[in-house]
Amino acid sequence: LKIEVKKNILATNASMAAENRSRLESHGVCMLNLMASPGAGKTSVITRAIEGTRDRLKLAVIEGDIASEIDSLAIEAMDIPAIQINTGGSCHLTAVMVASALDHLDLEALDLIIIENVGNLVCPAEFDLGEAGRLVIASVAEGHDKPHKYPLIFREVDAILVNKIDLLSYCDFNLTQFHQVVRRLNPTAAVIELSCREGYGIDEWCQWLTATATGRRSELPS
Ligand SMILES: Nc1nc2c(ncn2[C@@H]2O[C@H](COP(=O)(O)OP(=O)(O)O)[C@@H](O)[C@H]2O)c(=O)[nH]1
Ligand SMILES: [Mg+2]
Repeated sequence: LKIEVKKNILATNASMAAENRSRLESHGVCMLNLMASPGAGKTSVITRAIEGTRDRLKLAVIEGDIASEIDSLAIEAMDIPAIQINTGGSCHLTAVMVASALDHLDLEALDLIIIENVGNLVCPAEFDLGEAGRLVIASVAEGHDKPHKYPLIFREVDAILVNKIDLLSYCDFNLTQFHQVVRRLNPTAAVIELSCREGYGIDEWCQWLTATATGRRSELPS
């Protein structure tokens, strides 16, 4: 007897994700799923987005972590609604977890929800949460070979953020090679170079986010 656990888990997740998606569409809310390895800069990219779009977008954040409330407390300190999900060991968020977080948000009052997924380049890519778009951060300190090693996540996203550009002179990160590999895997994703620390690229990031949340991405320069 062979039990197809993974198939069943993914099928249940997919139907819950579809419910999340139609629920958000009915309230006109754009939800984005932000994925990256631990320490790549997920929380930093979100706090920069909050600062840069505060006058334009009503934003909320769903924080996924195995443990702790550190990230949601940092977001709440900026007067932005933040729901913390502790997965208790699981390495990715699921659509059911996100559905219960949505219950605690005033969807009518929001334009955009950013989900900070659990730090991991593998499992989050397999679980649809009902998002309208997906993003991955690659940071310079991780090395330029990560798209080779984790192709699925780079293939499936709408935008690739290259963070910690300020560290280029300290790391052997070959930006040209990185762009070439990423383009082969994903010809259409926006690729935005950033330094959350120095502020480089933050305007472009906030522009992409605003255009995506308001459904006007086609107007962005390519
Ligand atoms: N040098 C540098 N450090 C950064 C940058 N962005 C984030 N960091 C640092 O990287 C660490 C992890 O950032 P965090 O946003 O918490 O990453 P997360 O674990 O993916 O949410 C923190 O110490 C940040 O201050 C950047 O652009 N340049
Ligand atoms: Mg974080």
